[in-house]
Amino acid sequence: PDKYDPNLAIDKWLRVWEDKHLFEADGLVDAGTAGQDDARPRSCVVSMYPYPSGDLHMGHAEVYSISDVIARYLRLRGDNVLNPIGWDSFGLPAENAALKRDLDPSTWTYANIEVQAESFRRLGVSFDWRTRLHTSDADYYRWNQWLFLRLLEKGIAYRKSAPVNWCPVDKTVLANEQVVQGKCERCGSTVQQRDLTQWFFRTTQYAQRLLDDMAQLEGNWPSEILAMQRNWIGRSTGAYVDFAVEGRAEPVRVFTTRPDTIFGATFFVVAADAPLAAELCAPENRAEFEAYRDKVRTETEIDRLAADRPKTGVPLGRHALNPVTGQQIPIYAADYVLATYGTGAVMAVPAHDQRDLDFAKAMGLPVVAVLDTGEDDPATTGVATAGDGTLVNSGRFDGLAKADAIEAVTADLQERGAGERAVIYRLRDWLVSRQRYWGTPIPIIHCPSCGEVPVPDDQLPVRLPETGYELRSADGASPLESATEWAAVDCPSCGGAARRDTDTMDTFVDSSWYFLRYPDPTYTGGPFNPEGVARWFPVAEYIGGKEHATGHLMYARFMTKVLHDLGMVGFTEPFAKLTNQGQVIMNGRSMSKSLGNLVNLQEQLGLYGPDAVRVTMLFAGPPDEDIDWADVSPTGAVKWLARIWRLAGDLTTPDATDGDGELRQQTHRLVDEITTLFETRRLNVAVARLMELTSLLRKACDSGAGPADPAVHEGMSALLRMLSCFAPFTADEAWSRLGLPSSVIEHGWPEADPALVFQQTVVCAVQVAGKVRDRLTVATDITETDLRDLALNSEKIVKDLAGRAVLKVIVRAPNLVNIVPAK
Ligand code: ANZ
Ligand code: ZN
Repeated sequence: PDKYDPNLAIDKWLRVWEDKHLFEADGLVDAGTAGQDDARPRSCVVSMYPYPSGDLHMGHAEVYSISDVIARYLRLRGDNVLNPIGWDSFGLPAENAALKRDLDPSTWTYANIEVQAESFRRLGVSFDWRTRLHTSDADYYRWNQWLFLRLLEKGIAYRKSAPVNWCPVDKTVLANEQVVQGKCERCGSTVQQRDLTQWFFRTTQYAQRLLDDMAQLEGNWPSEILAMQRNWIGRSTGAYVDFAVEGRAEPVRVFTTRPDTIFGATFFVVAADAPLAAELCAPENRAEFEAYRDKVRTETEIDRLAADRPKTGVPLGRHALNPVTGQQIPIYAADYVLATYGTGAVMAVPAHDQRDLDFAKAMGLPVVAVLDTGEDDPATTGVATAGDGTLVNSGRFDGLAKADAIEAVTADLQERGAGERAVIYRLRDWLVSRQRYWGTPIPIIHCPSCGEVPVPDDQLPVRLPETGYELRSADGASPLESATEWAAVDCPSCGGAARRDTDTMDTFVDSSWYFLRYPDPTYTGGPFNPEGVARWFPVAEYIGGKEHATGHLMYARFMTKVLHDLGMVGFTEPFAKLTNQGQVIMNGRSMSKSLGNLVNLQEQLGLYGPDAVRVTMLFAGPPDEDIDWADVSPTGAVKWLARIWRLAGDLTTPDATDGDGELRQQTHRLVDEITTLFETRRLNVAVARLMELTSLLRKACDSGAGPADPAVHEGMSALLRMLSCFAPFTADEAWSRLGLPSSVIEHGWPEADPALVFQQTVVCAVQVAGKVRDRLTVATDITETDLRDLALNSEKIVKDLAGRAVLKVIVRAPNLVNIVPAK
């Protein structure tokens, strides 16, 4: 019976916590006075919300254990903590699962949410459940639609025909982030390019601010994530240069980072899939061009950009005029130039750009070096020179250093109206249309006479049809195309017959602002309650995986800036601090059904209990590192928790002494260190120190101060309060074994007494006539006089002297006192 059961007390403690409302933030929703007089600092700790793909898995347990430890810590430290939860419940997997099981996506989704919610509870995650939201609820997604319309009014949402990534299996458009090495992130099939009319959000308009505002995040976000975002935004400075083209009124513009090399531009390349290429193509070259273009359209961007790929292309049968040399240079269409970057056309300088050089070699085009870098001639080596040097073969610019030449040539072009300084970004506008059912319907009506008409605000939400649609329609048409009754509406503007837009929004739209709705998830006056947002945001700490670096985290930063510009939020960055968690892997590989290395969370919980699973996740390494479950086992954690539980049972009523001084010091030093470890989120080391404290207390109980010593009780109280972050059930169970009033969570974080932490002591030997007769624990900075008095008054020394006179006392503070008595 006196055996620790890792699953015994779960229901009991869940009930206690819930009855006491321990995890509810004060003044969450009430826009009146509630929480206003709460003097505690407010902290909003948010973990990226889950996708309800089934029950919770090991990865979920990892991320929510980390965020829960942080939330519990801040709460114990005295913050008014909001630890919210919601579900990212729209998305493709629900549709695929529904097709497979012949259900509708909603049934599957909401059933999974219920299962996950109960698993979160039983994992002991301290969510404030009043925040609960689901993005697939109409009263959530109506605000996606409302925001879409505000973005449309601001010119941030717009529609255009564009080549898009197309997954032939999932039959949908994919964002660039969803294409991994040319393959669909979800199903792995090779992605194709297609032209479709799509809705976009103008993220490019915010490119510079997304870069500049990183100054606010420096030091609080992992530098790796900031670097990934900086690369993704990809700022380039240089110039636009206009090239006249024979037989065309308008010049053709290129973007170059190297205007200094313009005298070496010996040919001209247009992206084969850019409309410009088709337009420039001479009639006699058309057949060859079109065949080439059609092939290029099946290639992925990654392949096209690969440096080591043989260069291909076709001549367009036209020439451009180099504005500085006056030479006619041939125009080619090729795949290594991208239609969607810069202007989709380049001036090719083979001597100083490797891809241009490879192309020149393949096509037999001239190579003219215009920058002397001291390296061998690229025409013979086949290696383009990209270093610094001085200009040659460049007319009156000869002799200028590279940097000066960039300035001088740009100024010259600008003066002659043939170019201008330019800054461009690699970032693209955000393609938000999806040809899917399970998402937010785009709130637009297409009218044959009025064009694109926004659905009036008072007609929102545009609800998804629950019946009368086909999930998988022929050849990629949006499933909502098949909902003919739903799609047929009257034009809000002219009243004539019109059709709804049948695309839905990328679910990254949902997740770009969901956290703002947490304080008041049923708010009807707008997407979020402005008072709640002012009270709880920006998010103090956001926890989630690195895989969201250039997706979700970028979109949320973008949307926050848009909301700021709309006057809806008072800040420009949503997440003050970001903590990444690693993945849970098995034998060095990510877990998956197909690899057969899935570890089942419920099974682990059944065997070891939630506390041991949480402790194991946090003890395995720093939060941001991957955990290989093959290398760890919760049995160690179970043993540790059982030791704590037994120790609590072994303590007896505290006696009336001051308690063991040395034990008190050791305890307070550990509390101090563990507090720092929590502050710096070195949670695995914090667990190690708690284990150390456990051993210390066990020893003191068994062979030192004893089970009634107040210092042992003090140490135990500190241990359990700190432990409650990692192992909340065991902490409360042990706390009640000590006979203390529940819940341990209500007793705050232990305070380390600086006097005990910093007081350094040594053991001083006291000799009488050269023989050690006593050992005293004294402060290292004790004065000679104090030490002398202490030694002479020691009980043992007085007894040893037995009334003899003291002739001499030699004091070597703080280590030694030698007393010389009379014979
Ligand atoms: C002439 C030149 C000479 C260039 C030279 C480079 C070196 P980043 O730094 O990535 O911005 N470029 C421009 N648009 C392109 C497109 N749509 N697809 C592929 N390449 C494109 O690169 C800018 C350079 O990449 C531009 O400067 C252009 O080549 C090429 F010695 O112009 B450069
Ligand atoms: Zn109309």
